[in-house]
Amino acid sequence: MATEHAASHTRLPRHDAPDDLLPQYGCGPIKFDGGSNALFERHLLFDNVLAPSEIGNRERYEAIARSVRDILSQRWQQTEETYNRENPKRIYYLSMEFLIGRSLRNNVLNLGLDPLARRFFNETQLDELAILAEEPDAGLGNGGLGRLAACFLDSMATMQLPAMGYGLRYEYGIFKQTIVDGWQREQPDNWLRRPDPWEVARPHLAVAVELGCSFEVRGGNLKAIVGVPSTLLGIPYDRPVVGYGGKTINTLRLWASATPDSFDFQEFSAGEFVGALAERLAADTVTRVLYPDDSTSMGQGLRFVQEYFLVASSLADLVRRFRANNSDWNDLPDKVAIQLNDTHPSLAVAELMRILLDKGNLAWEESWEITRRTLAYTNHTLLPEALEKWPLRWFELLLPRHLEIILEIDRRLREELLARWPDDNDRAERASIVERGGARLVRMAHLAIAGSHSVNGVAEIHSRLLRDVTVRDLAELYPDRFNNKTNGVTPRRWLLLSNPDLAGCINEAIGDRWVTDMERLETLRPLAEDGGFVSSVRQAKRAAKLRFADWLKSQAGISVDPDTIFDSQVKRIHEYKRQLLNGLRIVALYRRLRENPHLDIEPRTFFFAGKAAPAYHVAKVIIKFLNNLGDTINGDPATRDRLRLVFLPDYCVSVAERLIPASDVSNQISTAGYEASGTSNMKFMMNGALTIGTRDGATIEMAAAAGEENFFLFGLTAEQVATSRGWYSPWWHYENEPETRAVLDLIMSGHFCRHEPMIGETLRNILLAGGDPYMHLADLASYMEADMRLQSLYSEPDAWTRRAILNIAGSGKFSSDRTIAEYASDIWNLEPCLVR
Ligand code: 26Q
Repeated sequence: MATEHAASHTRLPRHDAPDDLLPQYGCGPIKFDGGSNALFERHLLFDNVLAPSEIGNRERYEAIARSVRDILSQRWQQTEETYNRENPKRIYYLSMEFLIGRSLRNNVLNLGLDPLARRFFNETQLDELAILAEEPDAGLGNGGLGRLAACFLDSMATMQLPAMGYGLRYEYGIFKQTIVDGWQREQPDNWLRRPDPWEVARPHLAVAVELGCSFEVRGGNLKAIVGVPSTLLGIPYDRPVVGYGGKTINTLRLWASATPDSFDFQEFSAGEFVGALAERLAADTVTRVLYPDDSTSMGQGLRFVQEYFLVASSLADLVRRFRANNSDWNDLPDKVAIQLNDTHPSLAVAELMRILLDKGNLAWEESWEITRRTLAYTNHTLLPEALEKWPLRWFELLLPRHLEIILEIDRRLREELLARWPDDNDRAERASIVERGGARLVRMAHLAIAGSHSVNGVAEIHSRLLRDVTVRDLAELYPDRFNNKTNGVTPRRWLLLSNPDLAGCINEAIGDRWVTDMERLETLRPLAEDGGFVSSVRQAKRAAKLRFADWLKSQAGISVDPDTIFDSQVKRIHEYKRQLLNGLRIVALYRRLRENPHLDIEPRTFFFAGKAAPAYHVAKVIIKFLNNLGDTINGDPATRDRLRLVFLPDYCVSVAERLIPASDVSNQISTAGYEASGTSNMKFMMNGALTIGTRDGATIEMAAAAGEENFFLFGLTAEQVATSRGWYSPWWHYENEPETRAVLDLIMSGHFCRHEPMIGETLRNILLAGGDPYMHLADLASYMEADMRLQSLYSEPDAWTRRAILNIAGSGKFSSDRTIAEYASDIWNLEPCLVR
């Protein structure tokens, strides 16, 4: 059943570009037939002032991207004009991270320009893949939290919501990872070395950010110059966020820091020109680099200034916009919703209070009411070491007025706690904002909870643990604020764009409306019994595997066999995510094969990818171990035809877009209770991989949606993890489970790390001597058992594909459109605003 739109040969849904996307330009009408593509030719010739012989694919990429930007620019501007005219309530999404990836193909797709692009490449005979590969990934994020922000922007624009993202324009994104001798090495990601065709600098909209002192930056640490207040300039750089269908084009506004031009060198340094220049350098340093997600960088002063810089620039900007269209501060919560992506922008509580008190001259109670009704906070982690706390001393130096405000918020909160639970000083101490005892710290999560009307976690189990365990005292004080918003991912990038084969086969079966209404995938459920559909889904998976294998061969020179099971675990390397548990499983299978060469097991290729925070030593040893393990089993004649392990370097959005569609198996094996949600789990599911995993994060809800019988669940539950903490000992498993013992003995014998005893020693410490805090050994036997079930299902191709279809059919809930619809109705009270 093909739809009327499924005409083009890739069978992608084809919506026509809105008429006014094809505007008239000052130079006369532009023809959009690929043959005389005037826009492209003009950019190619004039933007870089090069002779035709000097033009390469990078210049071609820039010219195409600039042409696409030309095409969308009027619609983009009309979107903002409409919002200004209609003055709807707007949502501002504040995030230190937006993990965007590449934009060209995504923008072309969302604008409905796919047919045009196809014609263009046909006629010009240019190398499409090589040109697309010239675009660097915009890696302005660490992982899940940053990618979630990018998916949310896509959904908000697609749903025609008046939304804007605010973030930082890091000159260096997440580091590039190389693997040298099995070890991770970090290289700077200078993604802006060449001009970025998507961004529009708006220096005339610069804002000033005032700090209580001046500072120099030494190795990420701040050296305060006390008593000399300073000013930073925030320069906005706007990027278009194209909604699917091209109707709404929202803005992602990224701030770059600079020193004000009006800076008074004389007064500051009394003729000290060099000293004044040093100050200028410090200001320019603020948005230089994205901090990697790890607990060692938690205490760095530059990060603190970055967070305030984001908050102050964004609030100044949105308040200016609000004031231009409204006269009464009390209308702010009816016109503005601000969502805080984790505590990273939670200084917004104090900043908004400061604006209302000092600029609006409002009373405390009124200001507090407006602040709370405007702000909402999303929590993404329960790990205590990841909860932000900043030294009070830094507030004294850099943000003295904010400190006054925070101390008053803290005083009132303590008063409220003691009024509600008289004499319970312990509770007041636990729940307060300022942590006393030793150096005083400001608990940013408590500040965010106190100053928001909504506090949400990102999956059911996570929201429950947040409320009942992590911040229980505050949840008892403000029960109505706490809610859940299970994460989602955009089906445009993660299915339609990255998996054309599967998308085409779904379109043929049920039409293309699932692209903006993922619940429609439910209608695939009966087709799990349709032989024709089952075989076309299997073919689509095979095509994706072949495409990935070709790419891997050409990129890295690595050959993989598409007839093996592609079994993947891709995510940041962290102990709680338990890449090591996966490693133990592989060692166990390797041992079984060596013991019994005739063992009937499904040939398999294991894929790992992910970065370790540069200062996270244990995570780096895990990467080293996995690489060594790969070297051993890939080189062992007894196993190399049936087990292979590939560690893909430099995991990023673009690698995910290729690997996920090609995977048969998705590993989601965190210690239950630790993964807030996970989002790659959802991408695998909608691409027809089967999940082997623990009952953690959103995986629990995914299994419920697909039917638990279509999942390979194993391991302790979060409750079991919590209650066995006190008495758990990995030694019990070592002593009582022969395979567990044999696996560990083999690792500790140095079999995989012959001349590197330190590796085995570290693993022994993690898994045995150190008490195995993430309980790898507790779950190994049950992981192996689930793995056996998985293998036996794979040996029946039709049964396997049927389950894959039931997974795809159940994945509709995990569209970020559903998540955003819930935020809009439950938290933001926000309606769409149609552009003309
Ligand atoms: C904090 C302070 C200083 C330096 C860095 C940081 C920092 C940066 C990034 C702390 C945490 C992060 C990122 C966290 C993250 O990605 N969390 C993931 O969020 C996803 C989206 O909700 C969830 O699906 C994952 O479960 C969660 O781990």
